[in-house]
Parts: sequence; C-alpha cells; structure tokens
Amino acid sequence: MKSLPRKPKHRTALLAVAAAAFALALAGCSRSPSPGDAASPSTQAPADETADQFVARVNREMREIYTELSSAQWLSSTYINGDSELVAAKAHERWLTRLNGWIEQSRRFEGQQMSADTARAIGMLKLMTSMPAPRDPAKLAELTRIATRMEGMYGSGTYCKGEGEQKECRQLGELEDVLRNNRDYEAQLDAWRGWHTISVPMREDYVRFVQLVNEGAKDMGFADAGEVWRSGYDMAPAQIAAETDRLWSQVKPLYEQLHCYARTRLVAKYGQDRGQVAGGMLPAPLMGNMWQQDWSNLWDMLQPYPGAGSLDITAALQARHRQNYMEELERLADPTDGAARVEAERAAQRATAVEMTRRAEDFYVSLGMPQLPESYWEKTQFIKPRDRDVVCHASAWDMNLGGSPAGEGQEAVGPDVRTKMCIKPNEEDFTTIYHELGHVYYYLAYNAQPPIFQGGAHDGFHEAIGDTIVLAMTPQYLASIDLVDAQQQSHEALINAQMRMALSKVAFLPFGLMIDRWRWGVFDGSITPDEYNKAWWDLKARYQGVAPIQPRGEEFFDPGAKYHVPGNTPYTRYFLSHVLQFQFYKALCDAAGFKGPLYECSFYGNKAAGEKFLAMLEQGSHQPWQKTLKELTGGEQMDASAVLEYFAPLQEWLQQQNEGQSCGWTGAVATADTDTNADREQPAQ
Ligand code: X8Z
Ligand code: ZN
Repeated sequence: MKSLPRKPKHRTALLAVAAAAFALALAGCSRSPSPGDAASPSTQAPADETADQFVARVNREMREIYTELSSAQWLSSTYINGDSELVAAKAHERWLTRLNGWIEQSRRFEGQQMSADTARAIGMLKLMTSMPAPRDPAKLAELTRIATRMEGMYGSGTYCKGEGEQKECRQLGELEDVLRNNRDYEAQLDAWRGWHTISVPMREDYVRFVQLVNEGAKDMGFADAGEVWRSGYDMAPAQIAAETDRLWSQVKPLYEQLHCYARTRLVAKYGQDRGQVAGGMLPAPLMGNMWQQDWSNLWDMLQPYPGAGSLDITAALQARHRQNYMEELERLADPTDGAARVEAERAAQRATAVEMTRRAEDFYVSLGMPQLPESYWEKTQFIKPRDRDVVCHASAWDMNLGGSPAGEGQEAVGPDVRTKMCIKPNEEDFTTIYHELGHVYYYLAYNAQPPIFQGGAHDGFHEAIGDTIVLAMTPQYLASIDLVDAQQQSHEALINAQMRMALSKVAFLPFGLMIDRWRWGVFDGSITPDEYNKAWWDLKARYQGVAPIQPRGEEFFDPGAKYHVPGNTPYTRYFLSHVLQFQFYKALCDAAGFKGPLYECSFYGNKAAGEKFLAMLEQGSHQPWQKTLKELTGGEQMDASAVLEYFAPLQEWLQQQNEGQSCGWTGAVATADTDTNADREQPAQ
C-alpha cells in the first residue's frame, strides 16, 4: 500500500507521524463492508459516544475496511491495467471518504478532557494519509483516479526507439541495467533520457493532483499538503524543516569531500568536458543510478584500492544464480528444448531471489525475531512477472494489520505481510531486501497495537530499521555467508569497505532532502507549474551538485521519473532514516557489548541487541518518537554525529585525496533558463 493507503512500505507511518502509513495499513479482519456504508462519511456516530469510545470504534472500523484497500492496491500494483486501476481508485475513494468522516466526527471532542492516548489517536487521524482529500465527493474521487493513474504510468513506463523491425522497447529495470553496467557515454545518455520521457505525460495530472490535495489539507485546517506532511513529527511543522537543515549541516562537509573525489575520478575516465558539468557538478546520466541517489554502481571507477579486500557481492550473487540455473537445466528431460530452458531460467531467477530473501530473514532471526509466516513466502512477488506490467519499485505490505482473533463464528486470521520487488542478483537488490524486511518486522512487531498506533515512531524510523541491519553487513559478515572472500585486515581494506558504504549512504543524503524541498515548494505555491522542472534541477544543483548535461526545460517533467512523486510517498523520511540508522546501529552495537571502532561492529546473532531492537519496534507510534528514541539510544534528538564517527577514517582519507583540488561547485545549471543558481533561496521554507 502506499501512502495512505498505499504502500505500506513507506507507510510506516501510520500515524501521526505516520501518516501515510496507514493508509493502509490497517485492516483486517473482517468481512467486507458494504460499499454504501463505507462511502458514507458519517457512519453512525452515536450521539452519546465518549472520546474513548470513538477511538475504539474507529480502530474497529479501520480493521474492517482496511483489507479491501490493501487488496485492491496490491492488485493494481502487481497487475497494472484499466480494471485494477479502477478497482484500486474506488477502494481508495471509499477509504478516504471514511477517513474524512472520522476526522469530521472527531471535532465533537475538541476542547474536551481525555486521556493522552485518546488525544494522540485523534490527532493522528488527520495525518493518516499523505493524500489529504477534499470533502467534495466528486473531487475526492477525481483525486484517487489521478493518483492511481500516475502510479500506473510509472509502473508501465516504457521507452521505445526505432521503427518497425528495429523498434526496441525497454522498461526501467533494463534502463537501470545500462546505467549499472555499461560505461559507454552515449549508451548511458540514451538510457537516462529515455526513462525521463515516461513522465512527460504525467505533468498535467500532477498539477491537478497538487490542487486537490491542497484543498483536502485546507479542509482539515492545514495551510497546504506539505504542512500535513511536516506535521507528523511530534513537533511544530516548521521545526522539522529546521531539524533537517541542522542535520544536513552536520554531514554536508563529508558529502562535499565524496563529491570532489567522485568528480576527479569521473574526469579521469571521461575527460574534462564529459566527466563534469559546468560549475564542477556531476553529470546526472553518468552516476550509475537513474536519480544519482546511490553511487555504488560506480565501484569499478571509485574503488580506492583495487584488490585490497574484494567486495564484489554482485559477482557472488550472479555466480549463485548461474549455479541455480545449471541445477534447473539438469532437471530437464530434454535440455535442448528452448521453451523448457526459458522456464528453467525463470525458475532459477525465482530460486535466487528466494535464497537472497532467506538470507535476509536469517539475519533478523539471528537476533531472536520470528521466522516470516508461511503466507509471506506464498504471496510475495519476488521477480518481475513476464505477462503484465507491475510496479517494480520495492515495497513491503501489511495486508491486514496483523489479522484478527477468532470472533463469533469466525476463524482467527494471522498476519498477512508481503514484499513486492523485481529482484535481480545484484548488491543493490540484496540490500534492498534487508531494507524491506525491516518494514515487515516492524509490522509484525507492532501488530499488537491498535490500528491507529500501527506505524513507525515516525516515518523515518520505519525506513531505518532494515538499513540498520545493512550497516551491520560488514565484510566479515559477508564473508561468513560466503558472499566475499575472507577479509584481510589492512587500512586499504578498511577504506574500501568504508567507500562501499559511503557510495550508498553518504551519496544519498542531499538527495533525501531535495525531493521534499521541491514538493514543499510545489504544495505551498512557491514553485509554480511553469517552473517545475527548473526548480527541480535548481535543487539538484544546490544540494547534490548534480546537473543534466543539456538543458531540461519545461517540456519535461523530470520529478515524475522518480517513483515517489507519482506514488506520492513523502521523502523526508529517507533523509531522517539515513541519520537515525547510524544512531540505531551504534545503540545496538553498545547493547551487544561491542567495544571496537563503530565501523567494525556487526551484531549478527546477538540476542541482546535483538531484544532491544524488538522492544523499540513493538512500541509502534503510540508514544512520541523522542521517547522511543530515548529508550533505545539514551538521547531524544536526531543527531548525525554517529554518521561522522562511522566515516571518520574515510573522511580523513578523502581529505588527503582531494588535497590541491578546488572542491565544491557553483550552480549555473543546464536548464533551459540560464539564470538558475544553485545558491538561490530554497523554495519552501
Ligand atoms: O523507496 C525506497 C525503498 C522502499 S521504502 C525501496 N527507498 C528510497 C528510494 O528507493 O528512493 C529506499 C532508499 C530510498
Ligand atoms: Zn522503505
């Protein structure tokens, strides 16, 4: 589910914080409500109901209607066509209508005395969706149609070139493979530009979408939809914006060093003209990733000490895949049968994906967490289906909020959790599985909470769980599972290991910020539709120091080529997660009694660390996140000093490497407009 109702993965939130979360997340039990009922905004609210009774009823009703929403959204994400789109939009319409009804009913209790829990639950209702919907039923329905359509456009996005017999069509996965593996300049440009054609037709829908969610936000008493998003952090909305600035200023010097080093290497590879863009920025199509959010795929170019501690996880996974394929071939009655060989290849892909997922599950189980339920293995989408379009962007789903106990005449229903990915045997997908299982274990851990509190402490917590485990995937851990060779202990090997982590974690930080800087500006009107693309590239320049190699004018809609924009998933959560995960990691290393330097710690197999982690997950969002953070780490603030502690050896090494270079960038961005400057004021707040 998503954002609100949608993908849970992100969803985390459920609550107040969570806003989105829940959208889906809820659900359960029961049989499906009649559509008429669900669509009525004010379903029987007893006149003499107390606030406590109201919250209990909302929790009950949520469970009742949630499964319809999650099932419809699962279908529309795993089988994109006009029918599934229609069904998902309708289910979402019913959900948002009901949510608006609860919010309306809750106004009766304004100013009344009530318990802290009840007040929190009521406050969270308004934050439960990242898609605040207008009260006007026609507009609400229009909103859900647009949202479903945009996500379908992203999932089915296809770039074709050539005519007739020469025509060649590729989807995101194939275009990403080019950026991942092919260092040919023209091939990368073509793949990058090609993917950015798919979002051009979304622009009009997005403009309308913004009008509609803003109307919904105003109906609820917020200034705009961005303010709704910023209200889920147990602090004033303006304060979370300032918090992200503070955290960014802590880590920015480290990012600038990494940027400088990457630029030197790119220039060495492609030359002065092609290896950088005017002002010293990095060329967007050459960073190994469609959005320049993770530079791990440039390992061949950026590896500090080739040969000192090989960390080629992708090669090891591909070898496993080949082995699985050979085994499938051996089972064939006629190994020359072409069709049977194709089936064998599919079976091997699935087997490899399942093996990778089992490996990730094993880490959680080693901490004392339960095995995933059997239904997870039956219902998960592991690989890309051949016969239909799906949304490949990875997500984790809680289909029924933990199921429900047996009622009169009803059987107990267990939790139904799933992930949806198009797994390939490479390092990026391998770590993404660990990330997704973090969401799944969070769902399972907080399923005992009432539906309204089934969310992350805040949405950044939800994103940080699996990534905390990824930090514990040290070279020693990877060697222990036979993915890399036994590791040498040397400074060179350490720097290699740190670089591997930095290309994913440090490179991400400014990207994690800029997306919502853009959307906050779009929602508050400081970025208008006639400058959507310009503002996007201004922010890319300002925060990431990344630029396209040729002007990208308003005939494009480049934000729509990033999943979370058409999918309407708030993105600040990922920035926060990239800070919090280091805090969690440090706390769990302490719990495990680890005494060495932070970057060497793996708590794989440590039950004391696992117990502490699980205790945090079980809290869900029933209390302010500051309290939950304190219980785990001893502090109540998000703080990037653990990031800096972790990367201290690399930062020192980078400074040496960059000596004599003039680092940093200025921002004359290659948009159609030439007055763009990376240093201009940020659009939103
Ligand atoms: O969207 C995701 C996850 C699902 S919550 C795969 N991530 C962000 C992205 O891909 O843009 C994880 C890291 C950032
Ligand atoms: Zn996630």
